[in-house]
Amino acid sequence: MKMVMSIVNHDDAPTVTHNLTKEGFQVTKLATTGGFLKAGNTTILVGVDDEKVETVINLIKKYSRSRSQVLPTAEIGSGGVYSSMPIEVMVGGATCFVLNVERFEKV
Ligand code: 2BA
Repeated sequence: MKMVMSIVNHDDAPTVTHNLTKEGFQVTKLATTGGFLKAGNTTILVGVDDEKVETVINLIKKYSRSRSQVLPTAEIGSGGVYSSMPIEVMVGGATCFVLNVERFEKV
């Protein structure tokens, strides 16, 4: 069994979770914050059998868009990065981690 942990944009999260659920996957959604932009995003957890991992990732890929986001200068000073100009970064589609699950039980 694997745990697919995906960080997606807030705006894409409802569509991603809706379509995963529609396909029969069990989903947990966490409200998270990106360390760089310090903006809210959504982390989606899906526990699945190994052979379903690609299906889950393909669904997440299908419903997650990439976006360009502009940072005002002051927001990035604390991380050691500093610029006097606004910075444009591409965010997403989704950042996915696939983890091995040692044990799974519903008690
Ligand atoms: P944030 O940390 O807010 O990062 C937003 C976007 O800013 C990133 O988009 C990337 O394009 C850029 N970025 C991040 N750190 C940077 C840096 N040190 N220098 C220059 N640009 C940087 P994505 O790569 O699509 O990541 C979207 C969100 O996914 C991230 O939000 C973070 O919450 C999560 N994430 C991405 N990679 C991760 C990782 N290796 N470990 C944990 N979380 C990760």
